[in-house]
Amino acid sequence: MTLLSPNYIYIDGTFKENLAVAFEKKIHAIEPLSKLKQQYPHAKVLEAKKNSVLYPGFINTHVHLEFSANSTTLQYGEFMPWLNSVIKNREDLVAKCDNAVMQKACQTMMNSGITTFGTISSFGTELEVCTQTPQKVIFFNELIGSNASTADMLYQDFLERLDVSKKCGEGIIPAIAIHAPYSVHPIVLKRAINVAITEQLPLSAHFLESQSEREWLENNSGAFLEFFQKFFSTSKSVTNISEFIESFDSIPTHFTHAVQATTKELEYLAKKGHSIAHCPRSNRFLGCGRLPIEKLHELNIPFSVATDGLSSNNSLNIFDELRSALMLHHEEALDKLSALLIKGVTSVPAEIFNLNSGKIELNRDADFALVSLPDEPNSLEDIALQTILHVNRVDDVYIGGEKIKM
Ligand code: MCF
Ligand code: FE
Repeated sequence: MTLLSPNYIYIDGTFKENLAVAFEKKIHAIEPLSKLKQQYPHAKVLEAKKNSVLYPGFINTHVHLEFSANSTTLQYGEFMPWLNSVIKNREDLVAKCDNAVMQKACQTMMNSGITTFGTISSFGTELEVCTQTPQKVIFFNELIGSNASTADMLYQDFLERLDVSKKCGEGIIPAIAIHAPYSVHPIVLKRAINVAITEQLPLSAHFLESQSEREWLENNSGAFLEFFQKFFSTSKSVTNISEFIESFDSIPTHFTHAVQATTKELEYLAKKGHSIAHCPRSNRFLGCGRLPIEKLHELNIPFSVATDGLSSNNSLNIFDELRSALMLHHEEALDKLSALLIKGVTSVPAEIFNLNSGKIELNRDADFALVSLPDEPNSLEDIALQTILHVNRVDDVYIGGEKIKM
């Protein structure tokens, strides 16, 4: 048994003082340290630094590890030039992205306290690294292919990758990612969704990320028209927005981005129990706009805060992401926004994916991110904001009760 005693503990959305946590693989007790010492006289006692805050390990629901070799190659600013640059450089980037590059990406996440991440896997090349990292991984095998003549072959390849990821054991949760409405043929889309339903696998999909995506799905026009004519010799989208959303009616899905969704579409997502992965920097860098999180709050749509991959970001540090979110949503009250953002990397993703982490409470996995503030916070209510503003790197990370060497 280990007793960990920080200055503050993040419990149920608030910060508590004068408490410590007793844990092995799971959390056994949360009480004042003196009481825990009596209860567990032989336990190892760890007193954390001054101004320390214990959070549940952070959960990053959406990253693309396979694109971790990108720094300056891809074109940022607008979605379509970005996508064209992905097509042009994908092979080189993926070839450059060896295990060492991906391990470094996992390490960056770990240094910022991320103990669980969801990676969108296009090729399966990051699976080995994911099995080796101490972090827990939701391994989203990506289905892509809008062309009817090749969709079947791509679907078979997807099934094979999914199968491999099912055999990895405990640290890897096999899952399915639908790339996007414009890039997945409705026939294979329905098959993949059925697999997710029957096998109860987590499901996610990029959705209404850019204005161009909307124009294409609604009117077969805009920047996607040229793209599809050039690469796929077609001028017509394989689906439309309502057909796509309705395909997910019977399985709560984690939709990534949804920046361009209308209020009506958001209401529909709410009604069907879906959730959203909010990637503020990715949206900014690809010129996609701002997700109106105030509307999500109103409609009770759960949202996680995620980094996306280095394909559309400049770091995988979750504190960088949270700081950017603070600036992007500039009309929100800072205290409420900070609280919401911290929930978006802890309890909310845990609930969305039914993970036994993301909260410091009895019987939860002992996954922790221990941070320290540079000075004493003015009030308990300020701690979420001050953490987001001042922390770049955690002091310690625990996963399943084990302290991770960093
Ligand atoms: O989330 C960002 C932007 N939206 C869509 N796709 C990707 C993102 N980062 C990487 N991708 C991948 C995606 O998984 O890029 C490819 C897909 O494999 C684009 S389609 C050729
Ligand atoms: Fe993405």
